Amino acid sequence: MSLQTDGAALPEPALQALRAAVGPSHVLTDPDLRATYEADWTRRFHGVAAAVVRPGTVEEVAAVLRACGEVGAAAVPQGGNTGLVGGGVPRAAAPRDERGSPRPQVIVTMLRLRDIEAVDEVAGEVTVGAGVTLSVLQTHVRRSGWDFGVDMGSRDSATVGGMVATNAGGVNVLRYGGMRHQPVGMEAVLADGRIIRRLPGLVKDNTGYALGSLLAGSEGTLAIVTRVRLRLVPQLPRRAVALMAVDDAGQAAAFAAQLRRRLSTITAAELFDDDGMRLVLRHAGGEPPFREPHPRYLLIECGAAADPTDELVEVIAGLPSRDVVVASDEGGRLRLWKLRESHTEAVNAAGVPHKLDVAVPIGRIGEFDFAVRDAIHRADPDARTFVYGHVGDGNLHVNVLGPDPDDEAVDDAVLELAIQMGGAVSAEHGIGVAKVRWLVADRGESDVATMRAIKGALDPGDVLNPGVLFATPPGRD
Ligand code: 2HG
Ligand code: ZN
Repeated sequence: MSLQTDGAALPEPALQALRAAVGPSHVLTDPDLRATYEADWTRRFHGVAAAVVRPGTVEEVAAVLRACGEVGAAAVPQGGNTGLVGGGVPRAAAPRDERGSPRPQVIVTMLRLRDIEAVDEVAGEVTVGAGVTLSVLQTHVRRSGWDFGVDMGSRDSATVGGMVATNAGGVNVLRYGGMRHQPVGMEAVLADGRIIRRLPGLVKDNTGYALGSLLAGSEGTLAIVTRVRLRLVPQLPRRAVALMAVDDAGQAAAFAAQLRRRLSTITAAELFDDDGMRLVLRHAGGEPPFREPHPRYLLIECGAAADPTDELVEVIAGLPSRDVVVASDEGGRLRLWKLRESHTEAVNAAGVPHKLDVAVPIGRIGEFDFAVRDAIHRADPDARTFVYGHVGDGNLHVNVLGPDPDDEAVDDAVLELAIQMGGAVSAEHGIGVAKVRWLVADRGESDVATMRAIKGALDPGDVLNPGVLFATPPGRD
């Protein structure tokens, strides 16, 4: 007997091999049990898996990949399933083998790899399993007086392994860099089941290729990350947040630049617009922070050992904003942060969004913010647009509601504009399946040929996440 999905079947011996690898109770084939793993959070990306497997150790991950490789199945690695570009769920159209037949897709969820070691107090490092969520990591390291340098709204679900694989960004990149900059060691399983491991936690380690760095941002196409040793940062117990009302995104970027230059304690510089804020208030409740609506808002956070409020107030007083509110108490700070962090949820509640996570040269943010609304309107006059993001990093999240999930006209308009203006089609969410068509336009032929050569060398059978990053397997152009 074999389990039939939408044309892609797993032969019984392969199912048996998977059950032998992880234990029968960790191979889910029932459609009801598979369902939450098969669709992404936005509902825009989904596909049918032949099975969901839940390995609990690195050796089990290796056995799963060997079993997939033997029958030509595609392994789709998944962390907290918070990705926004369709890279962590099965492909809607199953990948094809050389004869053109659909290949079975196996979701490999990493949620059981939850080991978390004691903080190395001397080094300021910690080693954790790929399935540990960001909020569990934060709670763990804060108990020792340390903190972790990456933070983001999906902290309760996003996992360390997924964050490394996608090179997650978040709200503190201007202070600590993105996820790529945090690991000091990594363990991962290659497509053929070999394990690569470099976990001694050496801050300086210049012996050969930095394989962990290669895996950061590889979106599950080169290996499955199973364990990571992470650098930690000092805890900043005193915080202050300012919300500035500004004329436009260009002014927000200019203010953010001045604040970054003059405030050594700055940790975040975030942007949103008035339509987005109203949507958030309707969805999550709460009062508008200002009496009057304003075109754009710039949220600034500072963190330090001593209260940074005075320093923040002094510097923002010298900037000609339309209005400003400042909060140092926890309740007030969280209320202001909620206005920014609840955007993703509020937009999702209003429809199936098109999410375009672009990078733009910081000096052109104002120009882009105007031009992108215009371009979207031309592509779809009925679309609703919300632009928010990490203005201090030149990263805007253009969210569009209205067009059908499969209609890519607005996606194309936004991504083309980003490239035209010297930006990138992805700043932090990755390429996934959503932006595959745009990879060459953004990176150019030689870069993409180099990436395909690396993929071909590490995963010649295209076992790992086929269809992500590249439309066709390595060697099949
Ligand atoms: C954020 O910055 C996340 O809030 C999600 O990257 C962005 O909702 C989005 O498009
Ligand atoms: Zn973001």
